[in-house]
Amino acid sequence: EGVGVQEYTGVKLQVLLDDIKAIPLESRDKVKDVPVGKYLTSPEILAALKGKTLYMVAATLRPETMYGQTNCFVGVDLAYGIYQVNATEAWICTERSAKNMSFQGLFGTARGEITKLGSLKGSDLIGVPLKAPLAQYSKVYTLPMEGVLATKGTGVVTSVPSDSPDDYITMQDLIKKSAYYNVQSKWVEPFMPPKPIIQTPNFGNLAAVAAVEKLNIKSQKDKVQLAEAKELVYKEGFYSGVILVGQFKGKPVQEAKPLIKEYLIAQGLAFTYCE
Ligand code: A2H
Repeated sequence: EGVGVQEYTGVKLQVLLDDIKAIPLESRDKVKDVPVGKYLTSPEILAALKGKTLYMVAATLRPETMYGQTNCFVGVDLAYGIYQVNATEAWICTERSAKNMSFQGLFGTARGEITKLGSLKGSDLIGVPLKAPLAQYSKVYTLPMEGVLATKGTGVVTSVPSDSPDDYITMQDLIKKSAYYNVQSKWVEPFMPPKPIIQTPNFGNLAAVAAVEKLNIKSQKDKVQLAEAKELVYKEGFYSGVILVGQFKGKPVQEAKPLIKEYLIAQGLAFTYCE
């Protein structure tokens, strides 16, 4: 890219802090021996968050796919912060994106200023339950992804395995190597399979799954084929796809895309973010 501006939709996934707190530290699932949500439910962070709803904010190019969210991805070694947005909200994202958001007037601070309430690593977020807007699952979990770039978007990627080959293959890798990745089975398939959300003429209603199978992609390491799958699925979905669920069911993707984005923004669950 290099030139030009990329317009993303920032999507707010609510951190279910009360759900985490309800389980005593000693009986929580563990990630590398650390209880899930330990950092977020520490007394200092809970005090800093008092009266605020905490969200993880993901940057997506495909807001029309939010009906198919099954989980959220972070980079385990990436640095994230908790940033105060206003009196009632705090967001988790990279510092770089928080500064950009502040410059874009998304925070209640002077432009370019940020108020950081905490610092954490992606590994502190693994297993954390979220409420993802429009998702058909009432709760989705935060999982590790190797390719998450600190230099793009918010460093948080919401996962739609039905329509994103990257998301689908990452989920397959996590299932195969769950011990290595410290992933609990209840966070992934078969409990959270991809959901059909867009019908396409050539790739059926789980276009990413069909493309991964057609191109015989075996893991996240098959970069060339994954790039091709991404292109194929994107074109098929955008130009010939029809939405299968929700309030814009039956509409072509091209028509539904801006409507779904506006709907999320009107609900206070999304915003426009550029970089
Ligand atoms: B997309 P572009 Cl259904 N590192 O959202 C790696 N990938 C990132 C990222 C980061 N820091 N931030 C965002 N992304 C992902 C949905 C989707 C996406 C679908 C299909 C394709 C697709 C659900 N995941 O992206 O380099 C996000 O995933 C295909 C490229 O700016 C975001 O949109 O073009 C997209 O990559 C932005 O990538």
